[in-house]
Amino acid sequence: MDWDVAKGECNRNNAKLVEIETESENSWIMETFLPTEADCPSFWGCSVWIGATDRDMEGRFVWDSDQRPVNFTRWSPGNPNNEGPSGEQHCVDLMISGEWDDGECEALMGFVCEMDY
Ligand SMILES: [Ca+2]
Ligand SMILES: [Ca+2]
Repeated sequence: MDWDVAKGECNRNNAKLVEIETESENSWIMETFLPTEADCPSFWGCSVWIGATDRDMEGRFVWDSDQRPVNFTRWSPGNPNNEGPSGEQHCVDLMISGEWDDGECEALMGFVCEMDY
């Protein structure tokens, strides 16, 4: 689903799109929730939305739940590039490589929610 619908699904369950703040958390999310490349129809086909966006100010990525700056990042080479087949890219997805890409918020992907205890 698109980023906003994914966010709504998380919120509806008293959760938020996952916010990744360390390398170990990034690895854990990747290993726990993402399939291996062999299990994906394509490299791009299995990415998941996470809670970062630069919608409000281009190039300034924040965690959506409280707008705090994204400090830890794991961008894939060349990203964020704000360029996609049909426009700008303002929502962040985690790829099966464990690296991040800015994607078009309208793109349909899986997603990972997180819940505070
Ligand atoms: Ca952008
Ligand atoms: Ca991108």
